[in-house]
Order: sequence, then C-alpha cells, then structure tokens
Amino acid sequence: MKELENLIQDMFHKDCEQCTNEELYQALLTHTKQLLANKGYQDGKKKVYYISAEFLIGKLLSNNLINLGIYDQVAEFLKQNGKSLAEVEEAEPEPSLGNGGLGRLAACFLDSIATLGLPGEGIGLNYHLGLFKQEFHNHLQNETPNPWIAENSWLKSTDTSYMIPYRGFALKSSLYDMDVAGYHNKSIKLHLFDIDIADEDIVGDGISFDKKDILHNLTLFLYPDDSDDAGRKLRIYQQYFMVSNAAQYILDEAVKKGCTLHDLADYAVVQINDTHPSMIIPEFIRLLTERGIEFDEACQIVSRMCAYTNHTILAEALEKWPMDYLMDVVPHLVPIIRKLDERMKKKFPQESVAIIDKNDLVHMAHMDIHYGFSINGVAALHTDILKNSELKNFYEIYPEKFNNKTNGITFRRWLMHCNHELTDYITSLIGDDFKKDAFALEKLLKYKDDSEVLARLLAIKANAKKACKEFILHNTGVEIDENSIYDIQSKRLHEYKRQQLNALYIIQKYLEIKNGHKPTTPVTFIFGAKAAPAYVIAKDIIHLLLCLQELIKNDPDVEPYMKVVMVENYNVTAAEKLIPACDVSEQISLASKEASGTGNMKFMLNGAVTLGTLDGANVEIGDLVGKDNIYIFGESSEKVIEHYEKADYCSKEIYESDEDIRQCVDFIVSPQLLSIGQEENLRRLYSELVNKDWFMTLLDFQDYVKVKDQALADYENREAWAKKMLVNIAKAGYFSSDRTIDQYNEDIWHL
Ligand code: 26Q
Repeated sequence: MKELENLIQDMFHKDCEQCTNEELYQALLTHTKQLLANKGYQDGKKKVYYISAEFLIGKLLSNNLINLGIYDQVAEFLKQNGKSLAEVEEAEPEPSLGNGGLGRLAACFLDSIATLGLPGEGIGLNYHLGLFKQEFHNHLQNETPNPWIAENSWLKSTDTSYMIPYRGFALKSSLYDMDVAGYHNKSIKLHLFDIDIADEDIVGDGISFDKKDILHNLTLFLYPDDSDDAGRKLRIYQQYFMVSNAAQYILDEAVKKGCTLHDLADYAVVQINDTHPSMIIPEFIRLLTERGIEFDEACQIVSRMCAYTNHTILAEALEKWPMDYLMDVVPHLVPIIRKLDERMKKKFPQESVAIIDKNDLVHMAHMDIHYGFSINGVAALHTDILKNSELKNFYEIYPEKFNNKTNGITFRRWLMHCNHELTDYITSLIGDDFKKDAFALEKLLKYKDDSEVLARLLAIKANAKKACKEFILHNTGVEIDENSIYDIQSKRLHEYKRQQLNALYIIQKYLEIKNGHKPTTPVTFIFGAKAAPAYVIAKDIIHLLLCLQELIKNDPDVEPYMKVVMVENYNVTAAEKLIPACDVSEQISLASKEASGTGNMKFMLNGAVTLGTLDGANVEIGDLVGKDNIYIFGESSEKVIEHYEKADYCSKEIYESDEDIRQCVDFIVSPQLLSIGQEENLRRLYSELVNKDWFMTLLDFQDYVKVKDQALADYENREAWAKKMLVNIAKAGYFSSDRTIDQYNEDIWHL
C-alpha cells in the first residue's frame, strides 16, 4: 500500500486520513488503472469480438480490486486511516451504457472471458448521457440525462480513429478503451467508439434534442426515442457507426498479425449480440471487396466468422429496417444487402425466410441466420421455442447452426462483491474453490440439515435486509420494516414481465387486510424498473405501483402489514443492494416470453427463493433445485403458444366471470386510487387489462395468488425456509457465466 500512500501524497499533498472520499476515489482510480494496464492483456492469434449496443458494466472500483486480488488489503488500509471503502465507492458514478439483461450479460461475459484467459474484446459505443436517469414526480416517471463521464474516469483515450461514411458526409471516430480485469488473470479491453464533436448542450427539456443533428447527437443517448422517422434513422446512424468502426478495427488488427484477408476467419470470430450490430455483415463484405476480395469469397469469409445470439421472441423487438431508411443513411450497404437477399431467394424462395420482405423491410435477424455460422438462444426453453416455432423455417434449413447457451452471471460481482458476509461464510464452510469453479458450491449441500448453518444463513440475510433498508430509506425516503418478508421484482418494465400481475396481487392483499384478514408476517413489495420513455402502458404500470405505494403508506389499517416501495432509477448499483436482501424473487413473465432472465440467477445465488412461471431459465432453476425449493405457477409455454395460434384468449371473459379478479381490476379505477393518481393513466391501464391483456395477466392470476400465498405461509417455518435458501445457493453454480463462456468457446469460438 506504500505506492497508494505515495500517490495520495503526490495528488493531494496530504495523508489518507485527511482526504475526502472523493479524493480517495480519484487516487484509487488512478492507482487501479495503472495496475490493470501493468498486468498485460490476453492475446492470441484468434480473438473473439463481442459486439453489443449495450455494456451494463456497473461501478468498477470494487470489482477491479477483487479481480486484482487486493480488495481486502485496500479495505484494511482505508480502515486503518479511518475511512471505508464502501463510502469511497459512493463517489464513483455508475457508467450508464446499458438498459437491461442483454447489456448486463455482455458485461458478465467480458469478466468471464478475461477470467478464463481467453483472447477477446468488447466493442460498443461511448454514450455520453447513457440510457436516462429516472425520476418520479407526481407518481409518474420522468426522464433526465445521465451524464457519467467525469474528467478522470475508467476510460482511456487512444490514437485509434476511423472515417465512417454516410450518405453525403463522413464522421471521424475516436476510440476509448476500458480495461476489464480477469479474476487473478490478465486484462482484456472494452472498446467504446465515440465522436469528438458530440455536444451535450443540444439537449433541451428532459431528454429531448434535435434528432436530425447527427454531427452532434450521435453518441449522446442509448436507444433514442424511435417513435418517429428521425429517431429510427438516428438508430441506424448509431448502429452503423458501431459496426463500421468494429469491422475496420478487426480487419486492421488481423492484418497487423499477418492475416491475408483470405484467412480472416482464423483471426477473428464476431459474436453479434442481438440484431443491433447486424449491419456488420454487409459492412465486412463491403470492406473486403474494397480490398480486392471477390464478392463470393467475401460472403464465405464472413459466414465463417459471424455468430448471432437471439435474446427475444417478441416480434416488436426483432429489428426490421425499411430499405428507404438504409438508402438515406448508408446507401453503400444497400446494393450489398440486395445481393445477399437475391442469393438466398434463389435457394429458398419462401417469404418467411427472406432478408428483404415484400414491403421492402430488411429483416436483420434473417441476414444473421443466413450469413452467420451459429445462432444461439439464451436458455434451453428459449432455444427450443426458436427451433420449433419462431424460427422453425430456418431450423429446417440450417439445423446444424442452432445451439443453446444458457445465460450466466459473474459470481465475482453478484456474490463476492455484493455480498461479502455470505461469501466469507461460504468460504469458511467449503473453502474458496467456488470463486473459480462455481460448481464447488454444491459442497454446501452437506449442511442442508445443519441447524447452526441454517441459522447463520438467516442471520446473514437479516443483516443484508438491514443494509437494504438503509439504501431504500436513502433512495426513496420510505422506511421499510426489516422484519417483513422482502418480495422483490426488479427488472426492465415490460408488459410481458407482468409487474401488473404483482400489482393485482397487492390490490387483492390490500382488500383482504381491509376485510380483517391480516398476514402473520408483514410483507414489503419492492420494485425497481425503468420504462422506455415512449412505452405508454409500461409508464402507466409504474404509475399504478407508485399510487399503490402512496395509498398503503397512508392507510393505518394496512400499513403495519404491507408496504409497497418502488426504488428510483434502478441500476446495477441498486441491484447490488436489493439482491442480497431478497426473500422471494419474482420471475413472473408470461411463459414463453422471457428468453432467459439473469436476475433470477442473481437472486437464487444470494439465497432468495424463486416464485415464477415455467419460463426462460426458471425452467432450468426448477430442474436443479427440485420442486420443494421453488414456487411455480401459471400456464405452460405450450398452452400459451397455442392460445396465440388460436387467438382464443379473451381477458374480458375472465374479467366478467371471476368476481375476485373483477374486484381487483376495478380497484385500479376506484375513487381511492383516482384521488391519488391521474385518471388518464389509470383508465388506460384498466381498459388495457379488460379489453386486451396481450400477456394474459388475468389467465394466471388465481394460480399466482394461490402459490404466492403458499410461499408466504411457508416462510413462517424459518428453518425449512433456510433449507430452501441453502439448496438454491448450492445449485447456483451452473449459472456462472464462466460455464456459459466455456460453452461459447467450445461450441462456437474455438479459441
Ligand atoms: C429494438 C428495436 C428498437 C428499439 C429497441 C430495441 C431493443 C432494445 C433492447 C430490443 C431489445 C433490447 C434488449 C433486450 C434484452 O435485454 N433482452 C434480455 O436479454 C437477456 C440476456 O440474454 C435475457 O436474459 C432476457 O430474458 C431478455 O429479455
């Protein structure tokens, strides 16, 4: 720690004791960046390039210290000087480079690629104002810019720069790098491309700005509002900027190593994270043909190099770009895409597998499947659904391209960093093999009937709940009861994830308590979720939750028994506070709709018990822990898919025939809630549920209530509950992203 002490002296001319937390953060940032670079970078002839519109990396200081193996030393040094690492960490801004699961997955994958010592790099964009910052006013979500790049940050500027051609002009890029430390291994790089002339001052009210001012807006926001033409075109400008930079960078790097271009696939494999980077396929072909490779050969090279991951089966998220837009933004790609399409139309004339459809829309996923060598889903059920229904026609053509890679999470962040007490206790029981070999957690199973161990698990959970209570008080001003059951649903807000189902349960409980049925142990319903700014119904659901929070807070009959609290601006930092404290993990998407989920894995690893549908990776969690250690409810994915095929689901029938349900749904527009909230929002949501309910909330409601009531009742037997917690922790090893990355490498990348 001598070096750190000297650095603090050099930077601030005083001792550690006299420094502010902000100053200590600056010193640690500088020190850690140096250590990361000194470790050297993983290299090899062939590299994987993980290209993604999002990298939801979270704060980096603690994680880097853990992976460098000096966390304890630094924490101790600060403590001896009267400081706390946790408080120093507060000074770090959280990078705002992602939205949800797909972005967080990319971040976990970088950690595992580095930890396994594989040569790989991430490539994305350096959004200055990130996704957006969520604020609640009048029980509604407001969006404001989320500037996160400080003068001194984890970003390192480089000399790398490319010209990116668009219709009528070209933009010069600048590359910034961030180092990602492997756990007790070398570092790898995350490359973030940017433009020097991006101008944050063009942002007006909230997050509004001139969407046509490409020269100044290109790298301001992730997912700019695409409800109009200008917004959609801006997304194409962004995507092309990302992939043209990536392709030029990859080619340059390979050529420097001696690649002749004919053998490019021996130097590079590109993992395309959903369809946002799909234009990299025609862009590679453009660059290769420019450098003298014949079109046919360029197609073959690219087809040996590109692999595509699908993260969703929701039709509205599968990108289809109108040819006109591409013509306006990147006309030089248009003849290439047309040629790629014609070649496939000759072989496979059926419309369902066309790249360009009869409305002149370019189906990005179709291009990936035809011209990539691998397509994977992100959980067993999801991959089955892709093969058997959503992409059936493609599976029949290319059965050998389809494979499953069940998602995973890095245990360095989602256990070792966010739950020190649990990590230390596990280490005391089974040693620390699990930090590198997550399957070793199964050794915990021998303590399944050990009352002392079970009591300790409960005590650790109780401490995490106290810490979470402090966080929630600070974040929302709401004081929750640390002895209540913490029931948590935190994830992006989307109708298919069904936060509205949870809300209806809360209404049902509220009415029950009003009628004198009081729960044995009070329950706190905790939510964290951002809604896309233009997603009206998602914002209405947030409104309902905030209105319920207000109603219950002010009702002395009910307040002692239940509470609702919605955390503002849910992000990685908030997740790290909520997840260790959770008792019941809500994973209640409509079966078949959640590709995998990764929050479900983080919660189980921290000793929460899942309440969920048989959807995504919940299915695999259930198989691993057994039916006594998970609460499953709801219609099966087969039945749900059948309802969609037959178009025979009618929520109004359920609403009209089931008095219980009607009472709960009607409550959304009751005088009590209307006196708190906005009539327009509440009525719109009510009408959506009664007349449409596309994600079948009412269908699963009664079963949800029954199973959730059972879970809450079972919580009363604390030792039996602790046993479920232990089994969940012990069986979480399969969900380490080290396992996932190992499989990507074995089956797809071959590094
Ligand atoms: C598409 C078109 C226009 C605008 C935005 C988008 C868009 C943006 C983000 C489409 C999809 C996303 C993000 C998807 C996502 O995060 N999917 C999640 O991926 C996780 C990792 O595989 C899974 O665990 C989740 O189940 C899945 O929802």
